[in-house]
Amino acid sequence: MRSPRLVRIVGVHTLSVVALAAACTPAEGEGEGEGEPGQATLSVQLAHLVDGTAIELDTATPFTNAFGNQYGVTRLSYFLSNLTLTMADGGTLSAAGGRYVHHDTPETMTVPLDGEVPAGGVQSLSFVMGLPPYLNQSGAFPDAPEALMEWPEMMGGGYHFMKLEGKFMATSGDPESYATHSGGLDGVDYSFAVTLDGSALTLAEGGNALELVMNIDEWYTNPTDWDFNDYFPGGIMHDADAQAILKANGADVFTLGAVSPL
Ligand SMILES: [Cu+2]
Repeated sequence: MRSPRLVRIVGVHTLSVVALAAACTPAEGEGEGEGEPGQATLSVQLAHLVDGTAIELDTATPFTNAFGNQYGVTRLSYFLSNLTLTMADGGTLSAAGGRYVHHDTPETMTVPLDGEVPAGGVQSLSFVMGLPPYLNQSGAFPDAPEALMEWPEMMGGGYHFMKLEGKFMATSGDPESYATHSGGLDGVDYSFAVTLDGSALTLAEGGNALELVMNIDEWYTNPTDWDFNDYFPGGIMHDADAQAILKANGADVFTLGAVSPL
């Protein structure tokens, strides 16, 4: 009857080796201090433009969309998910999960990416506009301001991907309100992935800021020129066609700006 005892001894021995190995392995991230020579870090800085001009939130209607509507912006807030910068050598910096951006809250306009990479050439920046289904779960963001983006349960729950609001000059000649609210609707996902070519960009040693521009005018054109009068006053949250148009028009809404020292 020696076999059971042998097995037990081997088992104990194996356990102790595993415990020893665990004790000798540094915790992840230890010894990787920031600012090592030759290493680069990155924050993504959002900019919100209409036809190349930085917006100011206002009830005036200084802009003209592709269809010809005069409009302005009073609110802009949205989610970007899984921001990832890929370097030419394959290294990555990323901010996992959904990040809330609000034009009126400057600290939300800068998203620091985790990690550091050797300074050098960039390949691309990628992210999801909105929240992909696995992140778009009711209750996932219990606190304000993110919680204020909740999407009605009767329309499928989750969160608005974007609230872009303002005034436009209606065909009646009077200013009316518009609310370009996007989100998943009745189980259909209208978030979309964006990958922007960054091959002209370089990250320098130390902290870097990369400008990511939302060109608001592009929400309303290419491929579909959007007439505000077709949708507002009123709402588009229940309108699957409008959500599909925003998703398609959104493909070229974002562009990369320059990299600057942070
Ligand atoms: Cu809404």
